Amino acid sequence: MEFNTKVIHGGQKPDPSTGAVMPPIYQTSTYVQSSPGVHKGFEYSRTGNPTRTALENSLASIENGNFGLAFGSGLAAIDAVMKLLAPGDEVISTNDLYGGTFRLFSSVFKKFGIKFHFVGMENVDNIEECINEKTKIIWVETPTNPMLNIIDIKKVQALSEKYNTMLVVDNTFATPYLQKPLDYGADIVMHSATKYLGGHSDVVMGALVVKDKELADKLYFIQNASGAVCGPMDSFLVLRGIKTLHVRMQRHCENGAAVAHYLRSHPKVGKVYWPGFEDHPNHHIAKSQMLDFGGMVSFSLKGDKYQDAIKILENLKVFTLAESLGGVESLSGHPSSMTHASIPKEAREKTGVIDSLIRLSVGIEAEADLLRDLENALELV
Ligand code: P1T
Repeated sequence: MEFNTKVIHGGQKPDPSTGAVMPPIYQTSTYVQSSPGVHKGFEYSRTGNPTRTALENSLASIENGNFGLAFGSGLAAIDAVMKLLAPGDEVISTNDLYGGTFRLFSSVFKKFGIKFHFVGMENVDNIEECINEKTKIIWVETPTNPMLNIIDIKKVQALSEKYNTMLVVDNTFATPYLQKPLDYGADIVMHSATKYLGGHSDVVMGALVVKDKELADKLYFIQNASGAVCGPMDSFLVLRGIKTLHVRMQRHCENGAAVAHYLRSHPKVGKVYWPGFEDHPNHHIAKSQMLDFGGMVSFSLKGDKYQDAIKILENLKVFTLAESLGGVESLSGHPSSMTHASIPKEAREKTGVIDSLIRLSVGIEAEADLLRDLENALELV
């Protein structure tokens, strides 16, 4: 089955009890048993719910995996992966990543004896320097949030195989429409399904997809034991969102390219970060591991004035100033004070998250309106 068919039909079948084409929202916490332990496959909705199962099957299908798991948020999904570890284990993570992931690693799991190394993975050699016999997970986010760095998944996978570690890829920015890490040998794909998978800024959710049954069983155990699951209504919404993922992503990519090129030609703009530029440091890798370059664009201002960035953000009208990304509507954000404020200033600035950096999640509105909006706001500084 092709991807564009999988998003609609992958892992789906009409509801067995009624024939409903869309899975009903099974708003129930529990299920009847005819005798203790005798039931129709569902016992309790933390353990399993038919609407969530329909979504989990879809997730597995679109990421070319065998098992999908849905959680109450992206961070809950990451939390479940970290619970595979034991005190003394080590994780090597990219140094440019969502601030909340950094916070979970460095403020929660560090306390439980897990050691984290944050390294620039644009150059894969930097990873090998930190690997030792305690390394259990290599954590990759590509493209990275918010600097749009590109990490070579195949090369990192070769390293993880050589040293017998697990490779996890946060595929939130790319989505399986653009990039399928399991095809490159990653062990786990992770998503903030809040973003492009849901696609309409109306739900918070996380997801994991794996190929290996043993690993899936360990994660299902944690999902049930820790209980950070999503509800049936949210499962329905994300399943509905996935059905248009391919169409939305196509337009996100077109508009993202238009915005990136426009900003680059603007005299008040400093640097523009977008993997589609031929002089982006890992453009060739983006070209080989992604179908297109996505809808996320970050840029800084000439002079790097914090006040100028704030003025632009206050005056954009079509781009809504808000946390998050990946919805149909365009959003703008100021990483250093919003999404990445939990990363210490020095570490943040090292990766490029300076005071004038603005991050855009380019939506699927008319291109001309988006460019005019940027033009109007940039005029004010
Ligand atoms: O917000 P939540 O669904 O818990 O997902 C966390 C997360 C994980 N990974 C990446 C790459 C993310 O971008 C996020 C969430 N990011 C934002 C809220 C943001 O505005 O960047």
